[in-house]
Amino acid sequence: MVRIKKSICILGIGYIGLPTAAMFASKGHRAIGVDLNEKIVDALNNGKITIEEPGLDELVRTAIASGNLKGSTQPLASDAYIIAVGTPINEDKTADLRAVKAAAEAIVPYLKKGDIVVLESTCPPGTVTDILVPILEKSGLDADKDLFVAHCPERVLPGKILTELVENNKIIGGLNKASCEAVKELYTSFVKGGLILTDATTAEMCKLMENTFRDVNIALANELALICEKLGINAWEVIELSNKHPRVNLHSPGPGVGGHCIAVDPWFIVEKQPVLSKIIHLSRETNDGMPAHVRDLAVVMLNGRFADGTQGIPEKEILSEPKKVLILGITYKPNIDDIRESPILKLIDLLKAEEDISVAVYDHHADTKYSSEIDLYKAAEGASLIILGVNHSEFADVDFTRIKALMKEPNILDTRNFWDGRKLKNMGFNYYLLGKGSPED
Ligand code: SAJ
Repeated sequence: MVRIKKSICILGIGYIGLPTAAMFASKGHRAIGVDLNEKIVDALNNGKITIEEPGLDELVRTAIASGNLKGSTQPLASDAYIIAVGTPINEDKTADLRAVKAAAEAIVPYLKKGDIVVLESTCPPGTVTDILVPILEKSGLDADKDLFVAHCPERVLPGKILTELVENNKIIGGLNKASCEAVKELYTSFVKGGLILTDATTAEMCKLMENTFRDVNIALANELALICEKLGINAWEVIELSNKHPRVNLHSPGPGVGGHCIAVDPWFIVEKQPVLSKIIHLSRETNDGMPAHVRDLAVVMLNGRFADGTQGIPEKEILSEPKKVLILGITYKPNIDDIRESPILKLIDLLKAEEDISVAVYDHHADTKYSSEIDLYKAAEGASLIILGVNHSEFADVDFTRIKALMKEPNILDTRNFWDGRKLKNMGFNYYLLGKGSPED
């Protein structure tokens, strides 16, 4: 079947909008990537990207070269509009929908009968029906009869976006059956996964619950880590062995949850039903409390404890002399450059707030405005503690013999169960693993 090529206007060319636009362009559609940020638009028109994502630079370069993808600071009249702008969180943990509203307002002058409007941005339940539709209807059109409107939540994993855009199932939450069918036809251009039809509000809730499922499970793992530290048990071993049960899938503890999705989306449910969202709320608080726990572990280590088999953290430790801490990895997860909501940024602030602790940061993926050091070994000079914040693959090759000679005190705090603790202990490091009660063996 020959599919009719469409003109598609994608509003917001960030982590989701840009790959989506490039993907449509690669299938022969005419895609316009719209962003208010001129720098991003200029870069795009020069075939360049401003984010790190495997394969994206080549896809974008090819799409620009083909003439099917263009950047613009203004929407253009199109057959379909896809809103993929950010939905940050306000101070009071409610969704900041200003960008969604502005994008919807921006397309109103261009809307005509038969156009498709898709919201990909993650939103609280009810956003399409209560906020998007009334804005679109300022065009004089009836969203239900004249337009095809749907919420199609993005569900791709940063680091694997191009594969997951194609292979993941996609939920299409239409205003009505006709909207579902029209939007399904659009995404059939490149989605090989299932295209599952439902209503807009159910689709909104599905997206939020997927990330909430992760958040609650990570909170459970973090709680287990804290319990194991007190009981002298290795949480990582508990997880590995428990997961051999066919119906158990314990997640991993860590220094907290970052990224713009899992650390944010559960709040959009809490916003709607604060009294009923008990587990969801508590999980957010548990995960948000992890940077402070890592700070506490760091202070204890800097005071020379754990080296002698001491378990647990005393109420308050005060440093006897000024010490330098080096943090390796500050992005929210490994091998990407995204620092949004990274718990390591919070950890840095907490450590800096401690008297007599100086903090050095090394991350070859992150922007230099966050990573103060450009050479890992130089950064380790005079350090009394190295904290592994994020397990970028390159950190597997650290030359610990060299590091040990450079450090003032050989303390290592691994928040990811990434390094070989036994080997490091044999080398003379005082190695501590988050979630492992006994520092021995
Ligand atoms: N994390 C843990 N323990 C774990 C798993 C993750 O501490 O066991 C932490 C990571 O270190 C990271 C954070 O959680 O800081 C989130 O990382 P992630 O890789 O689990 O997820 P994201 O935020 O990169 O992407 C998620 C994905 N959602 C699900 O897997 C349900 C992705 O599919 C979504 O598209 C994306 O959110 C989004 O945009 O909403």
